[in-house]
Amino acid sequence: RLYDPAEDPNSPERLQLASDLHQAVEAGDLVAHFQPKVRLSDGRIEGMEVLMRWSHRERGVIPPDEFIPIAEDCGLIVPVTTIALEAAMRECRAWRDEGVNIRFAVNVSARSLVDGRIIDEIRELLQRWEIPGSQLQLELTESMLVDDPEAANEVLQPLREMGVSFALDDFGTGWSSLGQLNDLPFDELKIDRSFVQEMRPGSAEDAIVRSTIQLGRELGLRIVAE
Ligand code: G
Ligand code: MN
Repeated sequence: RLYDPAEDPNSPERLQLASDLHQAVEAGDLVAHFQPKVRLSDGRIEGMEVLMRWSHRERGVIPPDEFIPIAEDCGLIVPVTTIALEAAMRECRAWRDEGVNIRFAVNVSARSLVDGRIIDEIRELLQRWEIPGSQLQLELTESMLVDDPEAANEVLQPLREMGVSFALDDFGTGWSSLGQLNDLPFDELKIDRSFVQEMRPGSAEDAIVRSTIQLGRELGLRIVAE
């Protein structure tokens, strides 16, 4: 097989970003933004999702869809997850001190999960910040759970015993079998925004969203529209 630059995902630009990302992690250039999850019935804020942004010194703000895949490829996803978890804990602590006990959700990539250290890390963080596990939620994507549901469960189970809960993120874009929804300990299902954005009355997306809501309800899950 001959080398074809068109098939090489490592453009010089991407390699430069990977190298910059190492420094950004050290320098604290990754910043957490918080996106509220609003209950539609009364507008109440039920929780916050931590979304990382990279404030690049020359290129400005880089969105997560651009740098998270790089972080996953070059072994930086574990420290990135740590930054997100710490931001969640710090913010959660500040709100608790004001008497507001809402849940904070952190996106966790497959690599962070299978890494295994995340169990002790979360236990230690919850203790240090004196936050009950029930105020931490992890958002996981379908694809990672399909790859190896048993390995995933080995990590999810001890976390669940700490009170941590799990959301199935980007639902509808992966290849998960519906049976898995039952086997894994989710209590929230997040309908991917590609469906939500296009759900005009009568569209296929509208039908998909409706039936997903119904499915989720019957499984006793909370449904979130991304
Ligand atoms: O904020 P925005 O909607 O652009 O975020 C897009 C996606 O980026 C999120 O749904 C999530 O999948 C991913 N993302 C954002 N922050 C993190 C993070 O800290 N860790 C991981 N693994 N993914 C993140
Ligand atoms: Mn998410």
